[in-house]
Order: sequence, then C-alpha cells, then structure tokens
Amino acid sequence: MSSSSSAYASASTAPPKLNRFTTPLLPGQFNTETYFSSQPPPPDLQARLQPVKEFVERWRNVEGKRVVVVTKQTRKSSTIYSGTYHPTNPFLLCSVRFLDNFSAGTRGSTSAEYFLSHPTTPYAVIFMHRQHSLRPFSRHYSHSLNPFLDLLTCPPPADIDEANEGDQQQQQITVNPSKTKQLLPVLRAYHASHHSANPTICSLEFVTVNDYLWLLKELAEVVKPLGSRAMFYLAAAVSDFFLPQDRVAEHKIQSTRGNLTLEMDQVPKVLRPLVQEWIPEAFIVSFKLETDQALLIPKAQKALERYGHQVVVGNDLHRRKMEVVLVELDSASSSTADDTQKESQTSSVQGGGQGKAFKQSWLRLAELQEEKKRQGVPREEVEGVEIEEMIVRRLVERHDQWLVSH
Ligand code: 9Z3
Repeated sequence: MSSSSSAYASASTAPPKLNRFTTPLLPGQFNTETYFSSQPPPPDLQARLQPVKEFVERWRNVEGKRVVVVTKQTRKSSTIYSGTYHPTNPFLLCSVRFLDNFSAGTRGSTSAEYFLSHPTTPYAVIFMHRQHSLRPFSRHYSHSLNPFLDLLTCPPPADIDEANEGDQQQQQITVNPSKTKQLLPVLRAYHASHHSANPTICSLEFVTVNDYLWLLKELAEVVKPLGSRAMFYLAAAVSDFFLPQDRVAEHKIQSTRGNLTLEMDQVPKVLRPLVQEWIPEAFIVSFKLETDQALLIPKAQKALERYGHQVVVGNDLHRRKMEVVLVELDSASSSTADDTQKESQTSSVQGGGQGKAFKQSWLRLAELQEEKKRQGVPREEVEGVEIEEMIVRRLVERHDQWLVSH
C-alpha cells in the first residue's frame, strides 16, 4: 500500500485519484473537520443531490408535509482495501477486496414503507441506501426468499415460438393468480410512491462509507429549509472503521505476499455535527446495535447525552425483529400519556457532572400482533406484521410533539 503527499482542499468535479491525500494530523483519530478536509467527496456528489433538491423543494411548498431521511446499510462501506478505477470510467471505483457487514437493509426499507403509508401523517421519504441493498416494496420479492419470476405465469414453449415468428409484443406474461392478492397492494403502493405525478420517495445511492458521510453532510443542507418538519431516521449500520483514501491499494493485493494485516482508522462520529451544527432543528433518531442486551440502554443514554438528539432506538442483533427499546431524555416536552404505561420506565444517569433523566419504552412485536387480533385482522395478516410499524408509529407521535415545541 502506498501513501500520498498532497492535501485535499475542496469539493472538485475532477475525478478522484487514489493516493493523493495527506495523512491527517493525528493518524487514526479523524474528527469531522480533518475527515472532510482529507477524504475526497464522491466526484458526482452535486449531480446526485440535484433530484433530492427538487424533491425537497416540491414538498417544502406543501404546507405541513413532513419529510424523513431514511438511511440504511453501509455494507461494503469504508472498507474497500484494494481497488482501482474502471478502465473506461474514471469515476467508478472497482473494489476487488472489501469488508462487509451482515445487514441487508431490511429495517430501512421496511420503515420507509410505513412512513409513506402512515395513516394520518404520510411522509415523503428520502431513501439513502447502499447500492444493491433492499428497497421499499421490491424487498417483498427478494431473489432468494420470494423470487420475482415465481410470480409470473409462463406461456407454453410452443406459444412462445409462434409469437417469436409473429409479433412478440402480442405475448402476454401474466401474474400467477395465486399471487395477485399479495402482489396488488404492494404494486399499487410502489407505483403511487415512485411513479405518480408527485412521487413521495426519492432515492439516493451510495457505495462506500465515504460516499455516505459526504452525502449525509450535503443532504443536511438540502433538507435544512424544511426545518423541524424534517426527520432523520439513521438506521444504516455505519462502519466504525475505514481505510483512508491514501492507504487504499490501487491494485489487487496479491495473495503471494502472505498474510494480510490491515490497520484501519476510526470513522468520525458525524452524529454530533449533524445534530449540533448541520441541522439542529430536525428531529433526529439514531439506532444503537448491540449483541449484549445489557449494554443497550446505557449506551443509548450515553449517545443521547453526547450528541443531544431526540431518540435512540436500541436493538439487540438477534432480537431486532421482535423487540426494540426507544430511549429518550425525560423532559416535560417529550412525555406523553403512554409513557406512564408499564413498558415505560425512567432512569437517571450521571453525565458531564449533571444528572439526566431518561425514559425508555420497549416496543414488542407480540403486542402489535395482539392489538391486530383484537381488531379482527385476519390471522395470515397478523402473522405478517412487522415491528417497524410500531417504531414508525411511535416516532411520528414524537415528531408531532417536536413540531409543537419548535
Ligand atoms: C441498526 O441498529 C439497524 O436496526 C440494523 C438493522 C442495522 C440492526 P437489518 O436492516 O438491520 O434488519 O438487517 N442500525 C444502526 C447500527 C449502528 O451502526 N449504530 C451505531 C452504533 O451502534 C450508532 S450510529 O454504534
């Protein structure tokens, strides 16, 4: 791996080159400032943001319309450690070797659907997702779990041959009748949100954690005119470590060189500038993922203390589809009647020399299923309910309060 000597100065439209950025002042200790002044923005950053600007502008002019930025999935993130540029497209980084994480992006794509279809307050959604990860609506037909081709009927081969000789467009591929009931509502919602005269979703794609950080920063500025009508729902599993551009090998690392030792630097915590500088008026929700459930609440409280945002959704890796905990500061402005229910508890921690009270409420899928049963929802639908419905519902209530207090 090689190193560089020149510093990155400002966003440029020139294609980025590997190995041209200085090492930060404190190696491995990037803060937001040193990160953005040393790591290159994606070359097409502004072009990618243009449709989002138009989307925000359109919804800003609709009174009371809320917009949520849903981030999900930085798989393959930062951790491209060997790669080169595409031979004919200098903007395209072709990674040969990279590190990945577990998430397919289910949380983000599922939540986006519930934001779009919220019964009283449907949101417009800016969906910031990693390339090739799950998307709202099409997620129901992932190639491995519910293959798309299985939805279709296949005309007999003889008919296909005949049609090939005549007009191919006369051939009709139809949906398997047994799948129609399941497909139709999804298809309708997909068309309404993506292909209507006023689409309610706008997607923004990224590949690396560097793309993600730059896009988030610029997005905050784009969304800023919406003020407190904006929510950030940061469900992306953001890599904690990355390899600075100047240490990414330009060519494939050869296995003949023996064992590979990688030393990665820490990704700066951009939640702090997001909340405190870039867009303090927005309602900001982050996620905390742990594998030791005992750490969830203390670490969520610590994040709230440190960054000062509104809600942390804590989830245990293995139980994340069954239960989550919402942790918030326990202030008069954020307490509601439901917080007095048994699921909600208040606790205090010491931080920065001041005792702060927090409240936490557990949301459990089993409770949502019970609620649906009581409402007489058919059994097969009860079995298909998703915890994101509860999360979104609760966060919309919190956003209501945020808007009243701001
Ligand atoms: C989450 O905790 C998400 O809920 C999951 C969703 C990534 C677990 P899937 O889409 O997974 O169902 O496969 N996201 C945030 C994870 C994260 O990286 N949080 C940081 C941390 O825990 C704080 S920003 O330190």
